[in-house]
Amino acid sequence: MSEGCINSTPYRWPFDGQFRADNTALIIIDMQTDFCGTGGYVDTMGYDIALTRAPIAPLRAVLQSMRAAGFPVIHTREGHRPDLSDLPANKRWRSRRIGAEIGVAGPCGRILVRGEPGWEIIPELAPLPDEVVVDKPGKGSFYATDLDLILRTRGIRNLILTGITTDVCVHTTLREANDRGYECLVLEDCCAATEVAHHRAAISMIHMQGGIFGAVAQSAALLDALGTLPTV
Ligand code: C5J
Repeated sequence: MSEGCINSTPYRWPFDGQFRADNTALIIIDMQTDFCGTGGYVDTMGYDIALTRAPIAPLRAVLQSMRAAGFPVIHTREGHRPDLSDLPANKRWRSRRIGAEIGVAGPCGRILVRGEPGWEIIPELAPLPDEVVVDKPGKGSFYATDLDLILRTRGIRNLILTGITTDVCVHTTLREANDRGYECLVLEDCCAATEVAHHRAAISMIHMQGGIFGAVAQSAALLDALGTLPTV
C-alpha cells in the first residue's frame, strides 16, 4: 500500500500506509496540572487555562480508543529534580521574571518539581500502570530521556503526537522525532497553546514543504481509521 490510512493534511498518514498497533504509539505530552490545572505553572503565569484544557475531552476519546485497539500509549511529564540539579539557571531566571519560579512553592506544590501535585498528570488522562511515563527536564521528549530507546526496542516508527503546548513541547518533540526518522502525525484538536495564534502557526508550519515534520489530522479522522482496523 502506498497511500496512508488517516485522512490528514498535507498527505494521508502514514506516508507508506503502514498503520498498525505494533508500529505506532500515541504520545501524550505534559497533560499535567502545572500546564492545565488551576493554580499550576501556566495559571500562575497568568495564561488562560481554558485554552490548555480544551484538548482534554478529544484526547480522552482518542486515549480510550487507542487503548482498546491495543496501541502503546506513552505519557510525558516536564519537571525537575527536587534539588533542582537539572534546572538550567536561565530557565529558572526566566520563570522567576514571569512570577512563577520553578522550584518555589505555589498552590499546587513546588512549581514543575517531580513528585509535587502540580507535576502529576491530570486525573482525566492518568496513565495506566503498564503505560510508559517519560520524565523530561526540557521541552523535547527525546532530550535527556530514554524515549528513543523505548520506541526502538518496541519497533515503533509512527508517532501520534498530542498534548500541550503545541508551539513548545509538542513542536520540540515533533522536530526531534522527525530528525530521528519517526513518521509523525499531530492531532490538531488534541493539542493547544497558551495563545490561539501560536497554536495555529505551529500547526500551519507542519504543512510546509510537503509536510516538513509530518502530517496533521483531527481526532475524528484517527477514530475513523481505528474503526477500519482489524479488532485485537
Ligand atoms: C512549556 C510545555 N510551555 N509543555 N511546556 O513550558 O509546552
